[in-house]
Amino acid sequence: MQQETQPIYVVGDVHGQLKRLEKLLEEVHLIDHKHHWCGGQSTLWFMGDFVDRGPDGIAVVDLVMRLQKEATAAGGMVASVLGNHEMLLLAAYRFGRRSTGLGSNFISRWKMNGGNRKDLASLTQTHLEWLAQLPPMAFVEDHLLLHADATFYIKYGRTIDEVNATFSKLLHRSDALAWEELLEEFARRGAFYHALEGEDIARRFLNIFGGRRIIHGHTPISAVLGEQPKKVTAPWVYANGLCVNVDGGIFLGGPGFVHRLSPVA
Ligand SMILES: [Mn+2]
Repeated sequence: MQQETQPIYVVGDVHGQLKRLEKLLEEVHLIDHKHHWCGGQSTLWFMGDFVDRGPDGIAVVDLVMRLQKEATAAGGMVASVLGNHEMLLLAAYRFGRRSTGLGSNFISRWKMNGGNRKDLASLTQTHLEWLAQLPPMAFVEDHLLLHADATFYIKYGRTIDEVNATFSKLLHRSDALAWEELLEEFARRGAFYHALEGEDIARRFLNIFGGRRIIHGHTPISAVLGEQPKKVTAPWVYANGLCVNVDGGIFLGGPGFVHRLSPVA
């Protein structure tokens, strides 16, 4: 009842930048100076890609897991969708140097994508379980949240629940080929940018899964717009308002931002 008027925030790809994340959350008063949740009944959604490319991936996961408990205790909520880098790390852990059948192996693939040895070494059973239960898709107040600006999700189900269940099954099984295929698809991007068809693809995607808007990360805004990462301080709305990119490109040196999804200021 009261819940509906509570603010909802979204944070894009953190990629191991713990200090940056702490600063951003402090600035919007979701955490205090000792980094404890002070957001009350607010909701905070992450867009995945906590790990790789940066120094403290698992420390970021630890912070988010702790904030999730603290927020829940306060009547709030912290949640995240699954990013491809969570899957890359899980695959490196689960399959190691097993061949991917494409002349490579899971460790090499993860390293090529910015894998940080420290992250792999500090993984505990609790991390593994937590990461593997992240849903690839979420519906949040008329917004469809997903990590990647890609349409492959459709292959895994025709509803959010179906897609999430299919991913969950796959993430709890050791079918290397299925993981490999999903990792390939999860690396795709840009499905909704296309000047002529982007808007149409976004609309059809929303028609299938529901929602008024797609919120995603995965592709740094600076890379799409050809801007300096440092200058990106707000989400990029495109495809005639159907899509919102919230990847501030923190790993490229961007300051990042916390996007208030609702109520709209
Ligand atoms: Mn990504």
